[in-house]
Amino acid sequence: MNTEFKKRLEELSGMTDRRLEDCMNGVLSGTAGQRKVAEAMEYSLSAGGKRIRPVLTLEFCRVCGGDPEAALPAACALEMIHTFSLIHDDLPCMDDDDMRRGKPSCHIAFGEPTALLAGDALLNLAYETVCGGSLTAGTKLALIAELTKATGVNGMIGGQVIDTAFEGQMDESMLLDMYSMKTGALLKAACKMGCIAAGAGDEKIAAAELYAEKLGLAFQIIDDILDVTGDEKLLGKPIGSDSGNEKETFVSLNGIENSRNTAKTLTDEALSALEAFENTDFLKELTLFLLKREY
Ligand code: GRG
Repeated sequence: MNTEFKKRLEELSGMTDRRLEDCMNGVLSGTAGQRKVAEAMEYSLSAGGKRIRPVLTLEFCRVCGGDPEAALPAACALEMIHTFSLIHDDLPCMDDDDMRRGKPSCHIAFGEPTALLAGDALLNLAYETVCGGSLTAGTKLALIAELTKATGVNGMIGGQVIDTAFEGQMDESMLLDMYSMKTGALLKAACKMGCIAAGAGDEKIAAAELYAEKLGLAFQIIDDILDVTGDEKLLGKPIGSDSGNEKETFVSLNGIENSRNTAKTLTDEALSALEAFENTDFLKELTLFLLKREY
């Protein structure tokens, strides 16, 4: 990994971690009963995710001429919602996975009722967080609208509904639509929210959207490949959970080699979309890092 890139990645994820900790300090001070849910929230938030969504928000804010600090509440809100989705995704009524981010899943560590509530509370805290900070009320409203759209029935939740309702019945086109919603919507929101926080115009926001559409599909296809070829220790979760559930994935429909080629083509298209911005060395490296990632 290029040293400059690694340094910047650590800087941006460190900024996010510190602000997430501050947000959690406000929640951890409740009574014993409340603390159990707060501890479950913190357990999952601090379990070692890659922080890709907040990093995208902070960096898109910077390439649009904004101060990443101003986008930090939005970046943290995205990570809270992402963590919320992972907690719920692991529940027995969803994918029923026992390990996440290298640790027992939230419901294994805290029990199902607390995990369910920890997810709900993270969604709530996400909205409280995005309402804070120094941006104008109008900008915050635009950020909230973006976050809501990405999370809802036409975004991540809708993607999960299709994933569970049509398991075993999807062709490639339906699968890619589902990926765009389930995985792509939040990544798209991350890029667009960075632009919005910087006060960017429609042209830049559209370019960020195009970048994220391509990145989101490549990201999920790589996720599918890692579910077959990955190292469980690096991934922090068991491999084969999708193929074990007999779910269609891009790999089960197209094979590993074709999947790698498609992820590469999508990555190249994402890189082209970055031409609309200046000073994109870090974003380009990040895009390539996500293609080559092993976790
Ligand atoms: C809770 C809002 C909400 C919705 C519930 C369960 C569910 C509906 C949606 C599931 C969404 C989901 C889990 C999508 C998978 C996206 C994905 C590839 C996750 C892995 O992201 P990484 O690699 O994970 O960024 P880390 O751990 O590094 O953060």
